[in-house]
Amino acid sequence: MRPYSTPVTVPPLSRRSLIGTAVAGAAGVALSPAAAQARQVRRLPPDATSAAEVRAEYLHGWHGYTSAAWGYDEVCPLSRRHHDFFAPGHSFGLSIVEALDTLYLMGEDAELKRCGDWIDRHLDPAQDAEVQVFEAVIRLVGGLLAGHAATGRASLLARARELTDRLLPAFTASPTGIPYTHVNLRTGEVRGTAVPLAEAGTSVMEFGLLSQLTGDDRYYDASMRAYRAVIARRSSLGLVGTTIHAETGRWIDGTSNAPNPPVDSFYEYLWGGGALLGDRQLTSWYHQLTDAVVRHQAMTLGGRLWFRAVDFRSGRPTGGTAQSELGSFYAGLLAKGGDLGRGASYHRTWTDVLQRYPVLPETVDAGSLRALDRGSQLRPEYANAAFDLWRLTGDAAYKQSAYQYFDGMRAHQRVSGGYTVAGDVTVRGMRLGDLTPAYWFSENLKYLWLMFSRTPRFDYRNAVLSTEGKVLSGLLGR
Ligand code: DMJ
Repeated sequence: MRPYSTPVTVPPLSRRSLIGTAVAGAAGVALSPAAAQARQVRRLPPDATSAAEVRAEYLHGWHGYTSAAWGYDEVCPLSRRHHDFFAPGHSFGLSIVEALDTLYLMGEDAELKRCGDWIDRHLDPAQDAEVQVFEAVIRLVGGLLAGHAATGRASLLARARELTDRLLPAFTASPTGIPYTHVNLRTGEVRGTAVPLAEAGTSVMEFGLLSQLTGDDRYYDASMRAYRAVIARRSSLGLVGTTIHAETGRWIDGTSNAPNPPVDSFYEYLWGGGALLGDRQLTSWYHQLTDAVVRHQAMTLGGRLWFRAVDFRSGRPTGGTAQSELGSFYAGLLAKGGDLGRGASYHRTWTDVLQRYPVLPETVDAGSLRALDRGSQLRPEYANAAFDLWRLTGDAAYKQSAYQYFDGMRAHQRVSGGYTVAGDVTVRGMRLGDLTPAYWFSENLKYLWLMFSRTPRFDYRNAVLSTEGKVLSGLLGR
């Protein structure tokens, strides 16, 4: 048993945050500058206090899942029902798989063992279910690989391999190598030829690691073939589009929309794959494509750095100023890729948005910061970027911004059954939804825990995390 291990308890609701009462003035409208200024986060507590708060909230959410939906993919914390993430009637215990390495990092060894035992007994990678390949890779394969690193259980690696073997037809049946979006795990039947770039290029970290661990290159080769097929079709400006046809390789949507979805992690895995696997080709592609994105898409609006969508052939703006919260991860990626100045600047942009809302809305207008999609899916990307920037610089300002993010989430999205999504973050009371997305167990609080706990179980200098926050290398102490 490790020193961090304690039984799972349901902590009482900690005191309400001082910033927690602010909401946007009118529906969908950002707070006025004065009101925004008034919405200052309280002083950052000592690290040990912050770490204890973060851990308590994680365990509150975890208890919500285990008490109402154990063995199912996701918990609905208000109704205390469950949700099948991949296919109706099929469960993969997704939240269990997502939680593995976070439980390890938090010293929850008894819970980690319970999860490993559940996976050994119940996780069936051969279900007659059609799954989205991208999600299965980053959540299940990545989760099992991180769980294998956290526990040393050979069975988790074997499960990751069996699952990947069943996902592989999506890549190998494609004439271009660009994976079909969906595959039936039992029959191998594939479907889905319109492939968003994130789905074409977010597998090399998991598949590359699996190849290294098993000595079987088929996984890494499949990922690289997909990347090559897309990058060979870049324009003379060095840009790529948004959606590509798996069978013909024709661009279906030629808008370069980086770093917004659905292209976001296409770029993230070029850098991450390079770092994890020591693959220079991936790192070189990262720099080539990122240089083009910065050259043709970076813009300053309202004194803030944003990235506009452009036609990938002409570089002409396609119009619109909607920006997705999911893009906020890009601050950390830019910094990791060597552009610390732009990374810090882009994080300031999103910090400005966070000052205007209790929690970040899904989509904002870059000019006015008005919420366009007023919901919140309990997203982790802002905390991910704060963590990356803090790791690179050691600057306490990133702890402050991460804590503010945490404080807002705790004040507004905590319910007795855990944490939940919100339908509208701009109205008082926030109109809550009823779901704890499984990634919440992998990402949001892991980044905060790592910033505040200084756990000896994590290699702060060298660890490499996936887009789903899985620690694919750099777990220590087992
Ligand atoms: C997570 O599943 C991953 O971070 C993915 O890359 C996109 N975003 C979701 C959570 O918002």
